[in-house]
Amino acid sequence: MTIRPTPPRIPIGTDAWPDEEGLPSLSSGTGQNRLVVVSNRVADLSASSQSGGLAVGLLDAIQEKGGIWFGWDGNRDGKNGGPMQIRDHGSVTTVGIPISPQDFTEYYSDYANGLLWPLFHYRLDLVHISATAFDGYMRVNEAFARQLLPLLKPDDVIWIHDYHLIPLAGILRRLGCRQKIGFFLHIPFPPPELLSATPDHEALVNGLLDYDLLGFQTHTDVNNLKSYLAAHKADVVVKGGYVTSGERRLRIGRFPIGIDATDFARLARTNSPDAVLAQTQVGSPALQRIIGVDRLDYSKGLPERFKAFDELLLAHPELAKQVNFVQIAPPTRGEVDAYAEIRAELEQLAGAINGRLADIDWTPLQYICRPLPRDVIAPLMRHSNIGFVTPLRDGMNLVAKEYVAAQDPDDPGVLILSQFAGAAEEMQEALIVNPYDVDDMAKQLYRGLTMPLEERRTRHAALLSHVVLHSAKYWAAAFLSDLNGRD
Ligand code: ADQ
Repeated sequence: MTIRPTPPRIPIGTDAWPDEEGLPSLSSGTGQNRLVVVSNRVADLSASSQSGGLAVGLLDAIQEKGGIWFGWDGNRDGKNGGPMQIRDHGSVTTVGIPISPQDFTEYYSDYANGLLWPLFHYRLDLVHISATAFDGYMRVNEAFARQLLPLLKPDDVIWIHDYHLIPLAGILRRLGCRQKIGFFLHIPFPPPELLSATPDHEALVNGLLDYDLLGFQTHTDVNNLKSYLAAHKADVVVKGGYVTSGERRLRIGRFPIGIDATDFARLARTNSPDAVLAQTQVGSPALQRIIGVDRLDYSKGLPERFKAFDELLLAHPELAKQVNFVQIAPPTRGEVDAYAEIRAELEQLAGAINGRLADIDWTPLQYICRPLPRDVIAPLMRHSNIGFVTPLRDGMNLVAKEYVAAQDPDDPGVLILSQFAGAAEEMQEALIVNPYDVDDMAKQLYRGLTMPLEERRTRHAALLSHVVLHSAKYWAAAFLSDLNGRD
């Protein structure tokens, strides 16, 4: 059995671990200060399944200290600056604000998802540049700031999330906000050569410099921002995790997001394999199963994944009727052209594979384009021999962590993970693949399907202990501790 040596654990945050033996004891460090979370969409706390990493980590932190979750209410036909929807949920208040149809198009579709998303995922070929989109982006950020400001108390700690809201701290500062403001980027931060392809790169980076703490998923992301500053900002000094820009001093750190592994493992055990298979109609228990779970997005490497599965069956005809691949990928962002294109490509590929190979008792590729509840996905992951997670580029990828948490430690499946997922920095005991190399992915699928039990257990044990320790709650506490810890 050959397993790559476990790399030294990479420190989280802006400093090395204070205690190499285990995790430092972190409190969210906000004292009695309220936490104000701002994200593009306000969380729906009445929904029963708030189990994603972001919601778990943040909710725990807000509930502990009390606070506000502020964001767009999700309606596209409101009026910019229109009435806010304020809802109390015990110690947490959610505040949803409307945006207009024009804002939806310019801010959300054209700028955030038409420019920033492809650019930050290294896809210059999909970037659309338009001045009206940037104006819309700034206008909605201004509206967020003006509606948030009256709700703030002097000692609040503000945590802003993701690429939709990069300029928000700068606008809040101009309006007089003096509170500590942190920012976490959930998606990758691109190298300077790519970032400079947008005419707005300076405005975006200047916006980042208005925060007190910048958190990223990986070292690569942190280093990309540092390289940009070295190349484009002669007046900015970067030393270790500190950045000095004029009068301002801020910190930059790596805070890889995690999941609530214990809860996901519990969900994974709830349904028997037979019940899950009956409910989802994904083949018989005798089949070996490969599973992929993604939002339908061009960053997730789905065509290459389908092709690798096809290659596997071509190279190993003996696997006919022995294995199937279940890919769950509900469409998102249908209003952006690139999403319609990837959807059509996948339908064509899936049709070609099944058209060539399917039989009355075997559908090799089950491509499910609707969302399934987490209490179905988790047991389905548990009863799948391979978790196939091969994004072309991903900030972190929580599905990789969920697959590991879902496994039976006595008889675990194998995680196949893209080298370009943020998760690969932490999860080297997976089978790490290049998601562009279809032939190699097919070989790794075969290796995973035939891997001896002892090797599966060894790899899984190392991955599981990491996923359990570096939880969603730990992620939130580490970020807030850093935001509050030092001036
Ligand atoms: P996403 O791009 O949405 O998130 P990911 O981290 O894989 O990607 O998934 C987030 C959550 O959505 C997971 O809990 C997952 O189970 C769920 N999910 C994904 N596909 C699903 C499906 N088909 N049906 C039901 N649930 C599904 C962004 C970044 C990531 C980063 C996260 C968190 O793009 O890189 O890991 O934010 O920071």
